[in-house]
Amino acid sequence: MTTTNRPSIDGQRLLQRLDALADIGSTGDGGSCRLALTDDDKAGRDLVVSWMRDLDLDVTIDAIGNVFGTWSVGQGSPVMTGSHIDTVRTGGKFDGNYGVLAGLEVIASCQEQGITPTRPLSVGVFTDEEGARFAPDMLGSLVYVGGMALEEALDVVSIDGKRLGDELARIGYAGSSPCPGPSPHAFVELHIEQGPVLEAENFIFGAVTGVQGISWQELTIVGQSNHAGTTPMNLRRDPAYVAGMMAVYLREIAERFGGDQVCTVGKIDLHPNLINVIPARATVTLDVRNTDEDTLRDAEHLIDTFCFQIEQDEGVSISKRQLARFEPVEFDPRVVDIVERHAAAVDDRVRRLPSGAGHDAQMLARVCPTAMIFVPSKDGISHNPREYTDPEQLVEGANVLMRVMLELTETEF
Ligand code: HGY
Ligand code: MN
Ligand code: MN
Repeated sequence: MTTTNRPSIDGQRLLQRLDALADIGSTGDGGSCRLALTDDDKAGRDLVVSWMRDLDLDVTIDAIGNVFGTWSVGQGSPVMTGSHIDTVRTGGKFDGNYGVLAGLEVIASCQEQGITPTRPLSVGVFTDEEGARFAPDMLGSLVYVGGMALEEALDVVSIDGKRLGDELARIGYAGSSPCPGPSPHAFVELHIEQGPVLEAENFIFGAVTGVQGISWQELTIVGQSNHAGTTPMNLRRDPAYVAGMMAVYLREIAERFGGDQVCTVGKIDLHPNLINVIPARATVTLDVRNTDEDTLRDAEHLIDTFCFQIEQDEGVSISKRQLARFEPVEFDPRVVDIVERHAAAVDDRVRRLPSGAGHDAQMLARVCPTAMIFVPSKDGISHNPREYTDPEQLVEGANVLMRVMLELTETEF
């Protein structure tokens, strides 16, 4: 990587803040657990808001709990960056947090270096990006851009039976700014890749071209609870068997389709979940994704047909709840070009690629020119305490973010 006299951030402060935020909800193994709208999420939010106030930013909180720190300089609508600080239950240190803290670092460094942009700069902390507690994922940014009605979002019930609006009020982040919110001039999100591509192909940066389509379903399979020892196999109507066959079938779909097709059964709940009882009920989540919408639909149709057939064969009933459904998103090529150029100026090992993971940027892309910057994930690991990115790559990624944001303030679309 080439050193430059171009605007740069304070790398040590960024790395220290990543550690400080990771300590909140620490799982003791290098990871964090800050499920959306829990006390740990609140504590993380409070810390980030305190850093916003240290920078004299205008801090606003909207009705779905999205937090924005805006440096109100210049004219017009802001260039926005940001991400999320909620995590999955076995979260790492960087997913989401990196994009939020790098955004604050960009503003802090501009202030310290006497750089005054011609537009405001804003950093967004979007509510419930993970969707792990309250589905769908990217919920806060989806409401922000008008893709989900506020009232519908506030009534979402979590996997632990809480109403989103009640949890938001309980942690003190039911804000007054209206949703949908104002469209930024442009949006750029810095994020770890969370996959193996950049590292495997020896790239340092990703100029992200878009996000693949996502389909989340929850199946409730109802059979006949019975005694594990006395019930002949031919008389069983076993939801656990169906759940297992579903996981196998999803793997078959992914292998048959190949390419970008991914399928995951991440959560299976059995009732009564006891060793000697054939379950009465199984609840199974299906996470199915592809960069191509038609292929994603084909996968969904195959799943529907499989459900219909196994209902007949096993004598169970299957009901389906769609938890999330987002088509693939293409980012604005003008912003992708700017990302690619600034990344290449640091190191020419830059690759264009779509994102396998969902991100808030895929929602902001509905309302303004948007793109993302990736840095590599070691061993492609994420949603795992082992999540890791080389500190120098983290710092250089934030430098690229700074330069992209400053150019976006001067770019008319
Ligand atoms: O599910 C996702 O891709 C993201 O981590 N919310
Ligand atoms: Mn993320
Ligand atoms: Mn994530």
